[in-house]
Amino acid sequence: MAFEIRKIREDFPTLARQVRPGVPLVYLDSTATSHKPEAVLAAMDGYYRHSNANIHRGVHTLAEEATALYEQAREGIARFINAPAARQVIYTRNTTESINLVAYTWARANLKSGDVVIATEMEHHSNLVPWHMLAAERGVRLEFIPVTGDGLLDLEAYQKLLQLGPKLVTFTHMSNVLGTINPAREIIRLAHEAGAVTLVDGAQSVPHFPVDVQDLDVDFMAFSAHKMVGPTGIGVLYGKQALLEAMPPFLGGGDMIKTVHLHSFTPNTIPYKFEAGTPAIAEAVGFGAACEYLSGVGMDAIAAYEHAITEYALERLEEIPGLRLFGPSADKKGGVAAFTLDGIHPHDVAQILDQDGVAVRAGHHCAQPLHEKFSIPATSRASFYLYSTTEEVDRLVEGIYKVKKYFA
Ligand code: C6P
Repeated sequence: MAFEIRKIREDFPTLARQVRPGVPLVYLDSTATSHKPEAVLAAMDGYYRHSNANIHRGVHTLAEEATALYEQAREGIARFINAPAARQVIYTRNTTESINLVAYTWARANLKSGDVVIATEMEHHSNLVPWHMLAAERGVRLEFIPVTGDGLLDLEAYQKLLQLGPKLVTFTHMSNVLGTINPAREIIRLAHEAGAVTLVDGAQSVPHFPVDVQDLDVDFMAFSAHKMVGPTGIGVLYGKQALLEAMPPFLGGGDMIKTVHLHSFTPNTIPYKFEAGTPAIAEAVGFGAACEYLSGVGMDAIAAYEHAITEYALERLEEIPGLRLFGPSADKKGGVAAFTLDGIHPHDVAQILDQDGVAVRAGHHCAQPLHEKFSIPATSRASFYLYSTTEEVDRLVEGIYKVKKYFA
């Protein structure tokens, strides 16, 4: 392994806690949100203790320091995804807001009744509902790339859908339920050939493996800091410069303007055009530190480590009688294992696992249409990150046997 797991775990204070006396935490819910290393906590604490001020407004020392920290973080995030320029990195609250930003600005400026938007059946609600709302308001037509029984996108069906001449193709880079890593470069290439703009939901990809927006040639990419060892309350919309410049602003207010008169305003340049009001400054600083931390460990090393853990987890889970796993084999997916247990409700599974300190999520994971596709109301889901261990997978498996015994 390219890094020492014990050392990595020492960086994350929460991982050392006990859920109850004598019951250590086994955190297998990083797909929902990740834990934060000391480096991120220290960066945010340092900002508040040392340089707290509003940005882009004052000329005093603290204001200049705060502005520099906020903009340095943007540059770090741009490097992390290989964006051509930091101004193409727009701070938002999270992936959800980034997608809504595209839906409210680019889409409402460019789409009209009858225009086709292609998404997939494995989308998170945050990449479905904004398009439902647009469909209701504008009569935009939604089409979906089907998901196959083994949890992959049906790319032949996609090619057929492209004949409809879509204006937008949007899809999740990695499913938060199936773990499927979609062939983003190929999907984007085909979309561009058909004349469509592309929006990738990178909420589960950017945290887990190297993502290069230039190599993908993606037009828009959305992701959240909290899933990549950074704080809650901040995310990013990356966009190609020409698209961002042509888009109308999103929210109106301070900082997003160049000039304001009683009856008019002129919008600021990018990225500020999309960043109205006092932003999440400490969170931006924390986001920058998170990217630095992940780069320091190495995204290739993280991806390889998670792959090994996932392979091990799938192997061990497959041994359990009555357990049904969802999604493709380990070579086509990231560190997510969603499953059902015959005759036992996923919420009961999660609740009993919690008694042993094992934290998994149960429900439809904000991907209800995907669960409907598989004719199930819910799954239990274990997910892994750079700090997960094979011992934790063993604790999960032991816990599942206990659940089965309890309901036998
Ligand atoms: N999925 C999960 O437990 P926000 O909440 O905006 O940071 O991220 C939304 C989101 C968008 N796309 C995908 C693929 C996601 O997985 C998520 C968040 C969490 O699966 C919380 S529902």
